[in-house]
Amino acid sequence: MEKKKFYITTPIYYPSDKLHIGHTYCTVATDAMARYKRLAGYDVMFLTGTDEHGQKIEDKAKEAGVTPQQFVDRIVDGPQGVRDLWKLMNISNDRFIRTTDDYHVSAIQKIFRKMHDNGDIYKGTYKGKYCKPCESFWTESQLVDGKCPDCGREVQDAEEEAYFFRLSKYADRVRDLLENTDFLQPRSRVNEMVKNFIDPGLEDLCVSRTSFTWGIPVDFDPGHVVYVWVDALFNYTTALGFLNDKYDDYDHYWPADYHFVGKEIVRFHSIIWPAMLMSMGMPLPKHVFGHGWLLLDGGKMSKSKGNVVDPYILAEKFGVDALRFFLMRTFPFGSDGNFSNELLIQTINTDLANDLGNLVSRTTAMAGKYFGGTLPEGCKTWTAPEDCDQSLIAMASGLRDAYEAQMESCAPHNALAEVFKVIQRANKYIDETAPWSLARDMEANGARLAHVLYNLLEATRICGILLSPFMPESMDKLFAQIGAPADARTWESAALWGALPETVTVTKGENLFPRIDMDKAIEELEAAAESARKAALPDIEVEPQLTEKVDFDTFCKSDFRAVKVKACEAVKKSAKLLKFTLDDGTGVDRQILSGIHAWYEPEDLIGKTLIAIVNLPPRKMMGLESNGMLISAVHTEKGEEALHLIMVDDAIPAGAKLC
Ligand code: ME8
Repeated sequence: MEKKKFYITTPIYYPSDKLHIGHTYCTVATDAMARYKRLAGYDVMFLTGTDEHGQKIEDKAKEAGVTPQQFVDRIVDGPQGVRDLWKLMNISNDRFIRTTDDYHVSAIQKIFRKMHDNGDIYKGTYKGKYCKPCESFWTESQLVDGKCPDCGREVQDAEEEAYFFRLSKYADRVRDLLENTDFLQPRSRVNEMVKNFIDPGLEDLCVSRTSFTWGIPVDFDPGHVVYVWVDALFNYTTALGFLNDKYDDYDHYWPADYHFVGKEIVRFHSIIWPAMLMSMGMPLPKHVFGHGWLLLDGGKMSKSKGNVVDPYILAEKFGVDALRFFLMRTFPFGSDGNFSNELLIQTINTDLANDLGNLVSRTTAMAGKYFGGTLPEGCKTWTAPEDCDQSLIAMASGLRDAYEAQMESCAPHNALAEVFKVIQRANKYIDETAPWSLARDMEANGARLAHVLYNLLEATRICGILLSPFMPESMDKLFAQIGAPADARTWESAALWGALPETVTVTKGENLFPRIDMDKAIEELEAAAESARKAALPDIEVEPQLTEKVDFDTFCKSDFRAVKVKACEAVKKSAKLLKFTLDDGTGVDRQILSGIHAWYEPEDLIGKTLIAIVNLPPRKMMGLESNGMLISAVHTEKGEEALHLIMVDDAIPAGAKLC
């Protein structure tokens, strides 16, 4: 029988900066869904990729002194780039599209031409507001307090000749799609879209730009590049081979079953995207799901706010599976959630180390201790099941259906909650049956003990199968420990109590999820974040030069002299100040105080020839008089202030004037 198809996508990411845990959240959710569908027997296509055009990228490349292509290549394919991150996070995408790929570029040109030829794209003049970071055009009425309604940042006036897409023509059909179908989920997002964008009236959308060049050229009108969102949205079809020869499964997989997207890009996916597909006469995706944001201290993570969390650091510290699990278990998928390291560690300790980890390690340890790792024949059945047996078996046998219902409604957090109810039930079962007491009289209770352990292994096996889309590697280890053969790891067997062979051999292996010492881990994370922050800082930074000119006569009024250090000591009660006694060539000692103790020890300076400005008015510091100032060179190095006293050739006599 032909398998049912399932096509799911993540948004394609802007490679304008390194990705953070918020991006990882979206991709892990899509991956868990794709893995679940594969497990359940579907023919899955899972697409992700990068959205590489637009002014933002062009500007960033200029800043970095490289071409836009070099810039995106580094972030996509370079070390710790987008591809590396997905590999690390064990993302099982079947395809990866880059919008700079040739096949995509030429397909977009054909698509643009087709909408132009059918009259849905026309030339006009664009007058309005543009939000550069969001690459979004807005009309005056859409602004919130004069700022971008998506990100709240300043917008710029923009006016240029441009092509427009007749979005207004599709307003009624899009409204109908939103209001009368389950196209957009969760339902609350429908109200947002209708109230904010459809009710006020859909205006035609500006879909080309002439003020920058980093985009797909409109092939019939040089000078225009295709608006980055038109280019980006069609990736979902070009990556399947739509209007190109690179792939040929468009007919097989399109329309998509799900586009998973963050809430701020729901507008593009639920209004503009269907309207353009209608214009092209193409089938519409079945669903768009708008998930919430991971917040940090109540605000969205973003590089520009400097509050991003690095998934590389977290994965290295806690393990990829624990991180994947945490993201899916903790935050209801349609809502925002506050990320914190404490919450992450607490979740790992409670769910993984305590509940799941203990269940596995206690069960395998007892099977080893009491039966040498292999349960005796006959352990599967028990003629007089006790209440606790029945309750555990009923819960575990019904788990797959409960889990499936939650996954089908895009509620992975609830699906995981169902699994953990069974894990907790199984742990309680250990307390209720007290295997260690049964083991005291093996002759009388050995068969009962074997049955109890078999039930525990079975419940663990079923939970393991359903957790595998979330923690694939760890669940393989779990299956190896409980000795589950391949046919007891399948979706079908997750609804089949008793699929584990009776005489299975259990091996107590490594602790799957070691407990984490919260205080120590937080301290280490903070140190790692700090060193990552420092590593990202420029090596050397110097203050920008002053543009204001100083006239020559004024400059000549500053009297710079060579001075020799006769004595130098730290000023009492001051962490910074050094007191210098200097020979300035006048025959009278000069005293200067300088706040440089962080960089120099007094004894190292004695005898050195330095430069001082000597005609500053006297100044008191810590009760001592300072007559002048020593000249140093300052800059920052990895964010730290650095200072070097200007020391000159000792052959220069004290008092020599600098000019
Ligand atoms: O929007 N929490 O790319 P992008 C949750 N190129 N999700 C977050 C997040 C956070 N803190 N921060 C970002 C784009 N995301 C377009 C997509 S699709 C045709 C083009 C999510 O790199 C965000 O909501 O800015 C979005 O879904 C995804 O990361 C990519 O964001």
